Amino acid sequence: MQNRPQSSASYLGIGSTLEIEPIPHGIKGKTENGFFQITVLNPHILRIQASKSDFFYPNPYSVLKVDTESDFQLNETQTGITLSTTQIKLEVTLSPFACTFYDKNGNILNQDDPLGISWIGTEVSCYKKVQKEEKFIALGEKTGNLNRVGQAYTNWNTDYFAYGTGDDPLYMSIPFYIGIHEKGAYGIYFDNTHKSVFNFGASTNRFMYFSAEDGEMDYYFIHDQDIAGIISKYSDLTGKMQLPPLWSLGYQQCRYSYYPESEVKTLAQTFRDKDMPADVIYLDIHHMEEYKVFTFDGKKFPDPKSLIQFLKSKGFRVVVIMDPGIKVDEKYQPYLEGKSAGLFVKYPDGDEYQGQVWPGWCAFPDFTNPKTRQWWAEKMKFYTEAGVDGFWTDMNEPASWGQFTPNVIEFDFEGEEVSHRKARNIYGMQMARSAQEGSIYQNQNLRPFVLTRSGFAGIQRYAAAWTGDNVASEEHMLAGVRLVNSLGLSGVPFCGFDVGGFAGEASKSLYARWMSIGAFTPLFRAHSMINTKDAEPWAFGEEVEEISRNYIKLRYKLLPTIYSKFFESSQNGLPINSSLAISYSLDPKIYQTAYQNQFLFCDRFLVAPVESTKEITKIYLPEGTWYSLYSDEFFTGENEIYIDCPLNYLPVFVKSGSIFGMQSERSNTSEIHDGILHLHVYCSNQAGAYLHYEDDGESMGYLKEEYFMREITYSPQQMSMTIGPVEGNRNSSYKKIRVYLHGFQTDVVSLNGQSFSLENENYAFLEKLTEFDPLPEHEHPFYEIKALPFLEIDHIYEPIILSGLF
Ligand code: NBV
Repeated sequence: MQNRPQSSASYLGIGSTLEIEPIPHGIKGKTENGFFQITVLNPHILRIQASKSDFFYPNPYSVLKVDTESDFQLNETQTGITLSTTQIKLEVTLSPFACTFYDKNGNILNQDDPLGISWIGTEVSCYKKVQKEEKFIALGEKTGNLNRVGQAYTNWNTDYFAYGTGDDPLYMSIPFYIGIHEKGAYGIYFDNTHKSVFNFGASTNRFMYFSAEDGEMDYYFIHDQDIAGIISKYSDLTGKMQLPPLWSLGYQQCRYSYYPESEVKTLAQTFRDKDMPADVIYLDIHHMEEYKVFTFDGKKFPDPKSLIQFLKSKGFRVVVIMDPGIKVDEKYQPYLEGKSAGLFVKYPDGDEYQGQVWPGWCAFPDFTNPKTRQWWAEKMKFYTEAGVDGFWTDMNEPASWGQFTPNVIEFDFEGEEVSHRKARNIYGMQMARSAQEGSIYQNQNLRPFVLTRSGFAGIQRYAAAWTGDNVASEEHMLAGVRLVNSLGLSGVPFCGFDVGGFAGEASKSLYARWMSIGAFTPLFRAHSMINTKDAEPWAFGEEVEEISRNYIKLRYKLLPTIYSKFFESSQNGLPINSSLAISYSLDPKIYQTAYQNQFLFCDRFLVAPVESTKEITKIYLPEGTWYSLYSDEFFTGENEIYIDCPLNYLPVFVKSGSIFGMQSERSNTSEIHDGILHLHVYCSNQAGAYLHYEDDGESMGYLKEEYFMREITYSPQQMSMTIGPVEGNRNSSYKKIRVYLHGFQTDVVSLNGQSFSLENENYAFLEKLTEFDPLPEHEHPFYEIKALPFLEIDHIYEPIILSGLF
């Protein structure tokens, strides 16, 4: 029989190693069917690359330039070679080439299946053994359960209107997952922008695998002692969220679309008249003339500058939508400019690619070309001159009618020149990057706010994310919580969902419940679809209005803690909404469907999202002790409990040992508070800490130490609190601290070494934080923190105030 070439339709393993040699930061070699390279980035991160050729493409987008480490050991074994850092030992068997990763104590963390790294045609895969009881979490914006075992997912950024709660793929791809088992945990980031698949045991009981349609095997293996460490290391690799402006943490109101300008003004005024705090109003696509980006519709918005000025005077910022499609119109300046400078996506023969979106036939700026990003950034002057503060990049998958972009079109890809197959997944992130660069370029000293629908690993560096066109249903509300938790596990702390549901119409109760959950979500934005009923917080009747107001107000009161947490997150990459899998990863209960939606907000508040139809719910409190936020009722962890959850009570529990700061009510973030920082301390036999952070909320000054930061700690042994030294060059905006002690059974506490008797009636008394009782028909006031005993220390701390500590 005639020799025939290996069919590209069949399996081709990487094969046995033929050559191997040390390189400055690792090893490289040649196998029967490919080439490999292993690099030590630092003791916690190893990079594994394999290719059919001995050239490795750079992958210029997600991974930041990271230092490589020379401090590792290479040893020969009978079957191969080991490469050890202080944290990881990698054993490479040579025949065939395969990797086993151990922790420093010799426990297997992760191991290749014998099918290992391999190809089927251009498709490249890595098959891994599944460890005993192994759980898989993260993978970014993916529906389904917290534990992804038994599921498979595709990464291919997709515009998916009204997606189902189990549908895949959605708008954003983050090929990063975390494996957790008895012996330890690890993270794997697969740096390949092609359409990829992660299969955690769907239709197979042999292995899990990740594969991509094309490109190389290029993954980073990350190990640390706990899940938080792994996420943080992943964020060292792909970058951190920049500290956003404070106003973007306030309540945001959106609709497709608010117009004309009189409606926008009325909307803003209604928020103020109704005493409903809010910071942001969005202008969706109807603000444009014929949906052309960088235009305002002259009839609907005759004077955008004065409108925005008016809104600012009421404490509102404006965020405008930007869609990538540029209308093909020979009289439209942006089209002419982009065309003549060659900034649009093209067919291989140089013809401009056109697809249909809102404005009709459109050309698409090639955001993978640095020149296009710069051009777009310059064009954004149009908005910043009018006073726009934030930018919303929508439809950037990129979306087009027909939902089937031809693969043949070409993108610059930082000079590499690649097809749609390689560029699609990164396109949205590069548009968000351009929007962020534009905002900074136009407003040098102001922090940008960009909200994006599409993205890829590393998107957190450029934008906040929202989970697209959800639906007004109970299950969508809970699915959104899981999406946000999963994004948080995948390095994207600043994210949210359309509160109230984008498509369809929420019932009164659904809207109220969604609002309360939204108050505990990093991005707190309500949004709804064209041709649906009004969906502002007052549009559902008095009861819902009252509940919405209460939770929005609670959000604003908690801003000192939320903002401090955002600062921490910008430093360590950890989420704002943390799935319980971060701190309680080995507790099997937290993965159960009944409890998998629960999360810790700002590390302290265990939020148990529950359908609005439920009056009572089952909650699992993990290890530790917990206090009800509303009543101070005390619960012992590792327990399932039943809790009443009428519409005005979203179950929230405070972790014992927590400390957090609150402030007086504010109608928006630029309104001055009353100067008192309310510090709440929850008794525990464990020490607790709160890193309190303040700055001007909007400038880049914080990068030059123009901030105020102090750590406040609590030590159970001596019943003492310490307000630590100030860091940074700014004064605090608070003049007094009021401390509330929760659950303490003591008469004496000490603060910075000074003892206070709580019996002294000068400063020990009970107080309600809020006076109002919005729903008198309910037994309990909505929001009452029984601080028992309550310590009022204003006057005691006058000397400290004078010495400028706070
Ligand atoms: O710009 C209109 C909408 C927007 O409101 C929504 O948030 C996006 O996800 N946009 C999608 C375009 C089409 C929606 C059917």
